[in-house]
Amino acid sequence: LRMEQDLRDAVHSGQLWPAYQPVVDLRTGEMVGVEALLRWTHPKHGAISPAEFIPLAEESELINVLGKYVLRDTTRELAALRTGRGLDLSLKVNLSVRQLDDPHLVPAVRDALATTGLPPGSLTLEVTESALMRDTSAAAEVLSALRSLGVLLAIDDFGTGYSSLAQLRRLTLDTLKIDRSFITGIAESRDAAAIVTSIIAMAHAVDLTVVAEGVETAEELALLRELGCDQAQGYHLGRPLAAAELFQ
Ligand code: G
Ligand code: G
Ligand code: MN
Ligand code: NA
Repeated sequence: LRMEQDLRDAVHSGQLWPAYQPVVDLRTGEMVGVEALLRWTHPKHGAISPAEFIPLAEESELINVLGKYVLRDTTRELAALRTGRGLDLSLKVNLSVRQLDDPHLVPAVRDALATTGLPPGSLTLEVTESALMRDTSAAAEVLSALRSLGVLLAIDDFGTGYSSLAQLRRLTLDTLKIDRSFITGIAESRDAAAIVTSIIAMAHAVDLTVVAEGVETAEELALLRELGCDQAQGYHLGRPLAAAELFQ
């Protein structure tokens, strides 16, 4: 309870800030985007992991407040990098399943784009596979409204849920992110590599851009390039950092 009140206060007192993890194109080796990963620096307890406070926020409407803050702040930061430094980066923002039920989500995304001037096509919203696969009629409507704004959609943590190819096609997504549990070990295990190979083939068959998450070694990176994976992120390529650190 204490922590929930602290989190409510944190939104309004600048203790929450987005870290950015680079997303790299495997053909060119260039950074083509960044994923925003929220951080909380608590005045007393120091850094608190989003693995702890995001689930807490998801228990209430707080996730919607927090989610809108992330959208506003990150689009502003990325727009400033575009105009200030000529950096044409794609911004990835995570959405919680609960945000898909928030009637203010679509207007908030539209406002963030309009206010900052960030091109809609340079924003990708990431939704986890499990969130996308629950009863989809209401969610599908929101996703389609988001697409109408021109933003892109990604299925996050792919492989941890139970989606079928048919569902993947129906959702009209742009990007599939392979969960990092499937990337760990691909350089050592033929079975692990075979699974990733088939995910990439399946995703490409329905015209999705494939991103590998959690790339931690040069060997994994080389193999993913060989397998035709489009993009990658992970500690080997870059840890999540504050914008000022990442772009200095
Ligand atoms: O950065 P880290 O790997 O510790 O993040 C842990 C989890 O928190 C991940 O599942 C990530 O998707 C989630 N997360 C981080 N930032 C956000 C955010 O802004 N919104 C939502 N909904 N989830 C986030
Ligand atoms: O659920 P989502 O994919 O949005 O979460 C991304 C999470 O993965 C973040 O918490 C981020 O800090 C973490 N992460 C990013 N790269 C790596 C990596 O190479 N290894 C591990 N173990 N975690 C990573
Ligand atoms: Mn993500
Ligand atoms: Na993920």
